[in-house]
Amino acid sequence: MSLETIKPSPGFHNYLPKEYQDLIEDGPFHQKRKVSELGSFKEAIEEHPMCAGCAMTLFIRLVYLGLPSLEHSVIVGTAGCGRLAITQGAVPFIYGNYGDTNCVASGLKRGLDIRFKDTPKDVIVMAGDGGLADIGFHAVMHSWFRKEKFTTIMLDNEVYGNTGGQESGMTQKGMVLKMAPNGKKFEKMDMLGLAKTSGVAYTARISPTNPTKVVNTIRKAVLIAREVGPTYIQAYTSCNIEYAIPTPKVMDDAREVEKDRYGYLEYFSDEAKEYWDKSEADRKKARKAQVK
Ligand SMILES: Cc1ncc(C[n+]2csc(CCOP(=O)(O)OP(=O)(O)O)c2C)c(N)n1
Ligand code: SF4
Repeated sequence: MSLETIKPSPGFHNYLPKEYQDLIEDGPFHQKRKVSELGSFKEAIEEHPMCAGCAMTLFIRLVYLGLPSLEHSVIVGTAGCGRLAITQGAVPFIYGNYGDTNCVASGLKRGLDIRFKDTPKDVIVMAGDGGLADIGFHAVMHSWFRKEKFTTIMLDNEVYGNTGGQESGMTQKGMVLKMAPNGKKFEKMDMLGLAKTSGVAYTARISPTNPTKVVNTIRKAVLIAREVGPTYIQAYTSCNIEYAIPTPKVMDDAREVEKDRYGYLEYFSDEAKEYWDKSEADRKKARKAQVK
């Protein structure tokens, strides 16, 4: 979506809901916004029907802030808690059937590249661990094997949250859940390892404890996908309902899990590293030139 697309003709302006007017006048489309500015401008996503205190909603909010080109992005999602929020955002959303997200994103990205040769269009898949590691596993893997140029973001709450607590491939071994009463018998899947061996250009593991880091990581992943190849972000986004985390303790849990087994990890392929180092150096040079 571009600002030009959402701008109403002047005659209609005053009759639009205030929310819409704010998005046009004080939204994130005009300029890059920082984490420190959150709460002082109209965000691409604000209202959603997810549970109070859900860490996934905080992470999703930060994803919108990190997208390098909000007006030229399309998000692909599917069934699961996250889409309840993502569908409310001011960025086009496509609902892939559960399991199909990375097939939909592959076709979409290729089509956009043909249609808009001179404007980079970013496609981002954002879905749960069940949607990506279990039912969508084959589609995710093949999009990586084919080196499709889009970002896959896993909202890893280590459970099927939206359907009431079944174990997923990303649930930890031994975990007892409402609908896994005997405890999970298998290890958590190593999706980061699989991404690396499948030739993914950039992967990151992250928790929502440091908002600026989340924003920068999203931006990096999307820019590398645009130029080099597939990127994958795996984010710990706890489910306070299925894991019975008291709402005020959600961030304490995120910090503890981060320290224990979900610390920040980054991997670049050689090509991605070369591209990223060069583009960082170019940006530095451009900033210096601006100051002079
Ligand atoms: C093909 C198909 N199978 C099953 C479902 C039912 N379903 C909807 S949401 C969901 C679980 C979502 O879990 P996850 O992807 O981990 O996301 P979360 O809700 O935990 O964020 C399931 C199994 C479906 N919609 N489509
Ligand atoms: S069920 Fe869990 S993941 Fe879903 S919105 Fe509620 S707290 Fe978040």
